Amino acid sequence: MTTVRAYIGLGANVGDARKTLTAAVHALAALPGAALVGVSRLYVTAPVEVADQPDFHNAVVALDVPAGRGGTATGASAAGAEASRSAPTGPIALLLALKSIERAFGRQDRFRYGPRELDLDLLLFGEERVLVERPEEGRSPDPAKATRLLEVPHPDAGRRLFVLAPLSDLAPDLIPPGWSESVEQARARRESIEGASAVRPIARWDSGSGAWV
Ligand code: PH2
Ligand code: MG
Ligand code: MG
Repeated sequence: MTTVRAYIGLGANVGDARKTLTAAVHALAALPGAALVGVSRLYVTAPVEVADQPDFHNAVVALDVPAGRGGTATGASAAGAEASRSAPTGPIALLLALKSIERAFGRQDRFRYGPRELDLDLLLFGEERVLVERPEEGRSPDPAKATRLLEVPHPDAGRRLFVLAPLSDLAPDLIPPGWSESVEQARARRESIEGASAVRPIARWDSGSGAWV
């Protein structure tokens, strides 16, 4: 099966964020057909967009996932064309899986950019650029967000140090599709704007124990 390397941003600032993010890494690793490739350091980060809320814990995970139709070498069969109307694959399937994990971890719906039990954002899906209407199940009930498109690479990834710092732990030299600089270059640029104290690494992932230590 053809696989694609996806990068997923994790964030939380309600409840025991470190415990939640640790369990979320295991939930991602357990997705059908997925293989956990890397886990960044764990960061405590100052809230952005809405400043009046608790600090976040943030991390990034690299996950190899099934490429989906269009990403396979064989192309679509008649059966594949039939399935494409019912079962999403590729980035849409991953998006729906992320939403389902968020719900399983008790994600409550609040205002945009507000506090959350668990946020899982699809940052990168291999070399693919995606701009599609979110499927119904992948939308927020909040009307202010409900019509948003799914855009990959994540449109805010390049201007958020809380994403760039952990992503740079895993893929410093990567130049995401549509970017004009590497992840590490973007991280250094944002660090000079936001200040080094905006993101603070507090632990490294230990694959033996399956936890940040
Ligand atoms: N997520 C937000 C809004 N602001 N700030 C930090 N530090 N970390 C986040 O994950 C975050 C945020 C909305 O997704
Ligand atoms: Mg987010
Ligand atoms: Mg999100």
